[in-house]
Amino acid sequence: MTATRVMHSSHWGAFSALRQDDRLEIAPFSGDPDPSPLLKNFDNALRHPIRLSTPMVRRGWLENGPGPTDRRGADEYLAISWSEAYALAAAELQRVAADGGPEAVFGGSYGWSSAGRFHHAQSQVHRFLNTTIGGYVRSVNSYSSGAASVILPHIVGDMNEIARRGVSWKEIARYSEVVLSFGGLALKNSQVASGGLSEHTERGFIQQAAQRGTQFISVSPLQSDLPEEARGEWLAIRPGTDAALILALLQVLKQRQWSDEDFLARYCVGWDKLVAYLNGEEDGLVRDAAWAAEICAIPAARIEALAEQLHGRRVIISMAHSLQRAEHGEQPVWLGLVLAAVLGQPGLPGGGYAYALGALGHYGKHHNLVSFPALPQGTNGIDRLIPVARISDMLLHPGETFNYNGRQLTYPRIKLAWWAGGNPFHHHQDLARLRRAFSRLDTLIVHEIAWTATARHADIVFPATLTLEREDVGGAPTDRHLIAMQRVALPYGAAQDDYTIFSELARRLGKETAFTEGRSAREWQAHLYQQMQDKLQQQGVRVPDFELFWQRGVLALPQVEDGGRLLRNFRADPGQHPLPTPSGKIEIFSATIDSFGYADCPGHPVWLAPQQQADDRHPFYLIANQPASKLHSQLDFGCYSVSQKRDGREVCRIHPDDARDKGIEEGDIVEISNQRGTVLASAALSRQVMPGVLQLPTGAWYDPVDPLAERPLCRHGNPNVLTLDIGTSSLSQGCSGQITVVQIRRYEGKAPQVRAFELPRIVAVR
Ligand SMILES: Nc1nc2c(c(=O)[nH]1)N[C@H]1C(S)=C(S)[C@@H](COP(=O)(O)OP(=O)(O)OC[C@H]3O[C@@H](n4cnc5c(=O)[nH]c(N)nc54)[C@H](O)[C@@H]3O)O[C@H]1N2
Ligand SMILES: Nc1nc2c(c(=O)[nH]1)N[C@H]1C(S)=C(S)[C@@H](COP(=O)(O)OP(=O)(O)OC[C@H]3O[C@@H](n4cnc5c(=O)[nH]c(N)nc54)[C@H](O)[C@@H]3O)O[C@H]1N2
Ligand SMILES: [Mo]
Repeated sequence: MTATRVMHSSHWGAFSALRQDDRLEIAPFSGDPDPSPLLKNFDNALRHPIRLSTPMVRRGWLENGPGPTDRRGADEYLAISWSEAYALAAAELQRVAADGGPEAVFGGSYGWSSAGRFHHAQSQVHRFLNTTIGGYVRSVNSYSSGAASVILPHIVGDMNEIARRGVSWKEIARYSEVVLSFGGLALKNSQVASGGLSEHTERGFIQQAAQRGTQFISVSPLQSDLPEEARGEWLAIRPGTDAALILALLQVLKQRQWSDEDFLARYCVGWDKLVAYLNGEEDGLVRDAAWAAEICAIPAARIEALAEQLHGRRVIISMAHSLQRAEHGEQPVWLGLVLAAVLGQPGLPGGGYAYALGALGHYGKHHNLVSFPALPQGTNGIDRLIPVARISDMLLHPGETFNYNGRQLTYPRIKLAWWAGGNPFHHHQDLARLRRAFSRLDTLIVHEIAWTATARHADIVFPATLTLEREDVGGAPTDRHLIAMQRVALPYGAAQDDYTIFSELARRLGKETAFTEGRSAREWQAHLYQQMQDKLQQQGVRVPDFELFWQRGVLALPQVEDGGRLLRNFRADPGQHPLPTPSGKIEIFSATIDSFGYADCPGHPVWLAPQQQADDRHPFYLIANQPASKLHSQLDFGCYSVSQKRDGREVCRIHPDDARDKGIEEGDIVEISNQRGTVLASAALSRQVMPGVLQLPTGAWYDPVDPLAERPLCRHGNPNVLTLDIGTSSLSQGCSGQITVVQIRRYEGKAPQVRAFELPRIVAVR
C-alpha cells in the first residue's frame, strides 16, 4: 500500500491513518474536541498473532461430521483452503435447510461488528440467509436495552423517540437546573456510538451546564459514573434497588402535595392506582422513605431531602441502560418516566425524561436530515424469533414455550447457527451454560477477525478482515459527518471481508446474483450513497457525487434540531399530538401490560425483590459494566486495553474497608466466585466503589483453565462466567447481566497465566 494518510472511522471515533514500514500512525479527526483513547487499540491490531489468517475447521466436526458434541471449545483446528471452507459450509447449510428449512437455522448473529455501514456483518448474515435459503430464526431487541425497548412503547412511545430523539445535551446545558441521573453519565460510555462518531461533545456540554449552575446528582453504586466536570453529588445506592428509591420519592412528593396534579390529570393515566400502591391501600405496606431506606441503603432523611431538591426546579431525569439490564429491569425505566411526570417536567425545555442519556454517543444529539441507508436485508420468509438474550434457553429447551410481551412463543429446534460480527462469549451470561447450549448444535459457523472464545467454539471459522483492511462508509444517523473509510492496510493473511465470503458462498448455492445484485462492494457503497444523495436533493440539499466524497474523505451533513419533539409536541397540544400509547397519554397504569397477567411485571410499576440478593455465601454485589479501555471485547489485545490490565488480568475494584476485611491488598490477585464459576482478577482499592460492591467490567476474553468444567475458572477476568442467565421479566425477557452476587478472596499460590491471546491448537496446515 502507498504511504498516504487516509480517512477511516470506528464506533469510538473518526480518524486519519498512515501506514509506513509496518508502522501505523493514527490521528483523531481534526474536528473532534475530545477524542477517545480507544483509538490506541488499533496500534498493534493489524498484525497481531491472535488474528485469524486462514479458514479453519474443527477437527471433531471434520472427522465425525456435524452433530451435538461436548468438544466445542476444547478441540483442535485444521487450517484449510478457502475453497474447502466454502464447500464445507455451503454443503452444510444446504443439508440443514433441506432437512429442517430456515426454521433450523439461527441467524440472529447479535453483535456490534465494525462501524462501516456496508460491511456491517449482522446485516450481511441476514441478507445472505434470506437470499439463499429464504430466511432464518431471528433475534429481536438488544443486549443494550432489552427491557426498555419493550416497555417504553406501552407507556410513552418508541424508544428511539425517547432516547435518540430525547432532550438534547444542548438544551440541557442551557435550561436544566437539576440533572438527576440514575447510573450516571460516564464519559467512558458516551465515547462510543454504533456506526461511528466524529465529535465527542458530552464533556463540553456537561462543563457548560455545571458552569451555568446546573446541579448534577448521580444515583449509583460507583462514584466514577459521574464525570468530574459535572461537579456533582454522588448518592450511593445498593445495586438493583432504584425502583424502591423512586417509589419513595413519589410517596414523599405526593404526601407533601408537591406532585403536579394538573399535569398528571391532563397528560397521564393511572396515577390514582399508583398512589393506592404507594399508600399500601391493598397490602398495608406504605412505600415511604423509611421503607425504601432499608432496601436501597440511602437514609430516609436523604431520600426526603432529594425530593426537596427536585421540587419546583427544572429537572431532567436520566436513566442508564444498565438499570434495565437486570432482574425486573422494566421497573426503573417506567418509574423514571413517572417521576418526571409527577414533577410535571416532560415537554419543558431542559426538563422531563432523557432515557439512556450518556449511555452512548447517540443520545442527546440531533439527527441528520437524511441518514445513510442500511444494506437491504431482503425478506425473511419465516416468522420465528427469540428475544436476543434467550439464546441458551432456545438451544437447551427446543419445543418449550415462553412468554414475551403478551405472546406465548415456542423455542425452535436449531441445527445450525451462523455468527458474524458478534461475540456471544463476551455478551451472554453464564458462559458454562452457553457452552452447553452451543454443544447441542449440529454446526456453528463463525466469521471473526481473531481467535475469540466464540471462534474457538466454532466448527468452521472464516477469517474476516479488520475494518482497516477494507473500504466502507461510516456514519451514524446522529453524527453530522459521513466518513469515507479508506483502506489503510492489506488484509492479514488470507482474510476476506464478510461480503466476499457470503458472495462466494451464495455462488456455490446458486444464488450469487440474488445476494450481490451484481454489485461489487464499492458499487454497493456508491449505490447506498446515491440513495442518500437523492433524498437530500429532494430536500433541496446538494452534496458531491460519491467519487468526490470518496476523494475528500469527509462529508458534513445538515441536521434537524429534533431533540425532545415527541413530548414537547404532546405537552403543547395533547389532542393534536397524542402519544402512541393506547390512551394517547403517559401510562402510569398500562391496561395492556396488566392484561398480560405477569406477576413479574404487573399493570403499574412496583418494587419486586430480585432473586439475586447478597447473603452470607455471596456477600458482594458484582457490577459487570461496560469497559473503559475498549468497546466490549473488541481489540481486547489492543495496546490501550492491555495497558489497563494488570498481570495480564482485568482489574476488579473494591472498597478499601471491604478489602481490609478480606485481607486483600492493592494488586493482589483475587478469586471472585459463585455457584456458576470463578474468575481471577487484579484487585484495585477504591473509595469510588460503595462498600459491599465490586466492579469488574466486561470485555476480557473468556479464558477458562478447563473449558469443559461445570464451574469454569476464567484466568483473565470475564464476569459473564458469574452472571445469571435469566430474562428481566416475562414482558421483555431482556438481558439481566449487569448485576450478580459473589464471594471474593485473595488468590493463594501461583496464579495460572492468562492464555486468552495464545492460539488454539492447530494440528495441520493443508
Ligand atoms: N455481564 C454483562 N454482559 C453484557 C453487558 C453488561 O453490561 N454486562 N452488556 C451487553 C451489551 S449492552 C452489549 S451491546 C453486548 C455486546 O456484545 P457484542 O456486540 O457481541 O460484543 P463485541 O465485542 O462488540 O463483538 C463484536 C465482535 O465482532 C468482531 N468483528 C469486528 N469487526 C468485524 C467484521 O468486520 N467482521 C466480523 N465477522 N467480525 C467483526 C469483533 O472481533 C468482536 O469479536 O454485550 C452485552 N453483555
Ligand atoms: N468504553 C465503552 N463505552 C461503551 C461500551 C463499551 O463497551 N465500552 N458499550 C456501549 C454499549 S453497547 C452500551 S449499550 C452502553 C451501555 O450503557 P450502560 O448500560 O448505561 O453502561 P454500564 O457502564 O454498563 O453501566 C453504567 C453504570 O450504571 C451503574 N449501575 C449498575 N447497576 C446499577 C443500579 O442498579 N443502579 C444504579 N443507579 N446504577 C447502576 C454502574 O455503576 C455502571 O457503571 O455503553 C456503550 N458505551
Ligand atoms: Mo449495548
